[in-house]
Amino acid sequence: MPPTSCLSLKRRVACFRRSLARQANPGQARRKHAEAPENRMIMQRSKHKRVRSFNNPGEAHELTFSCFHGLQLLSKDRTRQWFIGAMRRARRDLKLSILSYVIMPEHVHIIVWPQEPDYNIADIRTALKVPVQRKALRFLRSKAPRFLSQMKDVQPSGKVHHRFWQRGGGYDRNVIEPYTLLQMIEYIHNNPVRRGLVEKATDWVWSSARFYAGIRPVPIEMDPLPSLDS
Ligand code: NI
Repeated sequence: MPPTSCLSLKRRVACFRRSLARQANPGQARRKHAEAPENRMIMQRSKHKRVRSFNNPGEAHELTFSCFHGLQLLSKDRTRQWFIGAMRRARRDLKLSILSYVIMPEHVHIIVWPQEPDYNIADIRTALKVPVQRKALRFLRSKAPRFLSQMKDVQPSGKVHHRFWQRGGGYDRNVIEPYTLLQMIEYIHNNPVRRGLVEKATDWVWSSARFYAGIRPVPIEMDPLPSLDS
């Protein structure tokens, strides 16, 4: 097999479907495939800890972060680069695989796959969000202080914060099956198409669509996908 990055996502999905169809019992093919330890990523309900027990383990998470009050704070390349930088540092410092992402004007989706047995998903969220917020607020304070009022969040205590991101953890979905993972990646890539921002997913620079299509350079390279082939 060629390396992941050379193989288009569509082909991987097709490949995966074919391998399912090849199974002796078509009715059970999907289930059997999913049950095979080498073909699945383990999922546990615990958000904090998991135990590695298979050759190809993992609990990937799809995280979604929205900008405060739906503001289009990610519509400038400058801000998008800050998020790319946060992904890079989170990947290195927290030993994450990053499998897919899209930066939309007012939200991001990212699929992370922690490579350490013990991890805290809250730390991952923090590592991705806080540096962007810090840079954005610093930038706005010096360059566009009037804009800051839109990001003002008054807490019940009366304390005033400026927020880049919507408060709270955001959406977090665990990925169980490789097939589901591929579908989620495609879905992520199609965000800008569904929105009408571009015609094809690969026309959007700020997602992993171009990486998987073999287009270079890209803002950030993705890590290898878990093994999908039987
Ligand atoms: Ni979306």
